[in-house]
Amino acid sequence: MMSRTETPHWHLLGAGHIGTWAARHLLAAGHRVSVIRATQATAVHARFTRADGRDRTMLRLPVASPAALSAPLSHVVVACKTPFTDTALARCRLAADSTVIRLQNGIGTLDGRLPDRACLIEAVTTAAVKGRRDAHEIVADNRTWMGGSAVPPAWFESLADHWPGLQWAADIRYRQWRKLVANAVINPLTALHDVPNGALVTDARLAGQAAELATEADRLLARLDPTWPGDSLAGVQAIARATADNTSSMRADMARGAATEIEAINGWLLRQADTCGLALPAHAAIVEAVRRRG
Ligand code: KPL
Repeated sequence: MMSRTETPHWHLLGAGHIGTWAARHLLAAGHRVSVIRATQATAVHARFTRADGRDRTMLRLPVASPAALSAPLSHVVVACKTPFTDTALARCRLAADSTVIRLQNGIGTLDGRLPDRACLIEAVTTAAVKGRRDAHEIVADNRTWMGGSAVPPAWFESLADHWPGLQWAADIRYRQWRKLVANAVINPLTALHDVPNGALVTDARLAGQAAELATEADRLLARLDPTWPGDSLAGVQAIARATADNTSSMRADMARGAATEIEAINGWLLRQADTCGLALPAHAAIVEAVRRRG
C-alpha cells in the first residue's frame, strides 16, 4: 500500500506520441515511469519540441520487459492504440487494487479487462502531438481531464502543477462523448477521403456527411442521457478548423496500412445503438467502408 506522500511508479503501455507526452508530465511531477515492451532495448528515448521551437526536452524511459516483471503492477497508463489493448494487457499482471489511467481514443476498451477492485481513471485530452517515432512535436498542450470518481487520488494535485491544462472531472462522461463524436466524424471521413481535417468544413460534400454523422451520434447520446445538449456539429467543425492542416490519426493509420481505431470509436456508438434498438445508418456505412479498407 502506497503512503500519501509516496509518488507512484507507473508502467506505460504504448510509448507513442500521447503516451510519452503523458510520461513527460508524470516525470516532471517526480513520478517514476517505465515502459512495458517486449524488446531487447533497455530504454525508450523521446525528444519533444514545441511548435514554436522554444522548449526542447529529451526523455529517457527505462524499458521493463514483461518477462522480468516479478510483482504485479500497481499503476499503469494504457496509451496504446486501441486495437492493441488486449495484446498490451496480456503482457503484464495487474495488482488487484491497481490504478489504471486510460489515455486512448474511443470508449470502453478496458471494460471487463481489469481486476474487480482496480481503479480506472479515464483521461480525455485535446492536446495535439505529432512527429516521428522518437521525435515528438507538441503542437498544443490544450486541456486534459482525468476523472472517474468524485475525489481525485492523493497524487493528482501535485501532478496538475506539472501538467499544463490538467483538471479533475468528477463526471468525465460528457468530455468523453464530445471527443468521441469529434473522432467519429473527423477520423473516418478524413481517412477514407485521404484529406486533412480542414476539408470537413471546406468541402461541401464532406461537410454534409459530417453533419449526418454528428446528428446521428447526438440522437443516440440523447437517448442514453436525455440531458445531452445535442449540439455536436458546431464542436466538430471547430476542431476541424483548429486542426485544419492536420492528418487525423485514422488517416495516418490507414495510409501506413495499420489497424484503425474504428471499432473503439464508431463501433462503440453502434454497440450502444444496438442496446437501445436505434439504427445509425451513416455510422454503420462508414464502419463498413473503413473495415473494407483495413
Ligand atoms: O483526435 C484526433 C485524431 O486525429 O485522432 C482529432 C481531434 C481528429 C485531431 O486530428
